[in-house]
Amino acid sequence: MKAKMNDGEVELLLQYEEKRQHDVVNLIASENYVSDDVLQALGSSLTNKYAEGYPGARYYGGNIQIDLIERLAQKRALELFGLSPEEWSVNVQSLSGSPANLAVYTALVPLGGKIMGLTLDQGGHLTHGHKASLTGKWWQQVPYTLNKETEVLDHDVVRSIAMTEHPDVIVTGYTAYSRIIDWDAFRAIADESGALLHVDASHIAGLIAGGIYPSPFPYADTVVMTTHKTLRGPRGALIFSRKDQRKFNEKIDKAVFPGLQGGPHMNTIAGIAVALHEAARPDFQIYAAQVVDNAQTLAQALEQKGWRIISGGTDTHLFLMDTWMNGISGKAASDALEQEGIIVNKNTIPFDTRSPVDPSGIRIGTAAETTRGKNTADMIALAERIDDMLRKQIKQK
Ligand code: DSN
Repeated sequence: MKAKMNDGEVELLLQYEEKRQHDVVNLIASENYVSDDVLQALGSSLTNKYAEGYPGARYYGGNIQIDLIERLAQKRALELFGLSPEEWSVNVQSLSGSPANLAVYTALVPLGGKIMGLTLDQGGHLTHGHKASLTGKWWQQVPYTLNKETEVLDHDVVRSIAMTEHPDVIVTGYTAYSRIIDWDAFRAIADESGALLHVDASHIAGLIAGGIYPSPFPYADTVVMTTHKTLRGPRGALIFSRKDQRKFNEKIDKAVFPGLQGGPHMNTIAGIAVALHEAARPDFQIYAAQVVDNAQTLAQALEQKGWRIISGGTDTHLFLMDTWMNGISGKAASDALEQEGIIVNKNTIPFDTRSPVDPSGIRIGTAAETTRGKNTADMIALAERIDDMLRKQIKQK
């Protein structure tokens, strides 16, 4: 934070938070540190502007720059993922991942229809049809789970459920799943069962952009991604849809505005445009590869110290660690690590027998620390620290 604020109370809280972010080791898998350029766009005068509508069709005057910025964000989003504007459309106005998923269902799934999603406790998301979310109240979730032995997706099971239930949409792409998803297998199941294939690429967006994780675009009908996780932009979301006679793009645009939202947050959209530009640079590919290398190194080092890693490893920026097996719950582990300045989140593990408020594991991610320049040697040292702290906590019990 540079300029002095007149509001000293808020300024102090911002300073404390800035210091906290600086001082901790941040292993929250869904967080990252944006560039100064992204921060500048977020803190710009664009926050003053109302721009209900879309480029060229606004409900307010004074949107010349705003239209250019929104179009630029759209162009950069399509280019980053190698998509042609003739075949794909992108909506950049959604406020975050949950409203983005809600917009897709609102546009494409009849009320009361079936959303087939991985359950929350197995690594899915609330908005994949969980009953606590509107996506599980306005629509009916058809749940699927992982294979209990391998803790990875079992396409035979997914196929069998899809063929019995015939959901309107199958959702793949998760919040706590560390393995490569076989997009092709999901496409085949969707085709066979007559469902749309919706990919929630929120966590892996930056890995796809960086070329270290397979792209879902050749297979999906719609792809949603948040912009603030591995993609390293501001808090927002992109909704991509295939442009064809089904007119998904028009339906999704209408679902976002005026269906679910009013004026777009144009300062955020400018920040997203900046982040997309940054992600298109060659150094972002190096970053994405380092994120995965760091996650694999950290997971392996913890495993060697006797901690069980769910599914035996990771192909991404994140992994789940079973702490309960060594006698410490996910909450106790997360609290103990926080006291020593290491921030993780408690997380259920597949087929968890404990509650989500005090589950059996923790989720660990390396996107944020990799942005801060950490490498595999740092990960090995970090595994030592994590192991020491957790074992000390177990002994004290
Ligand atoms: N809260 C996000 C995460 O941490 O994965 C998902 O919404």
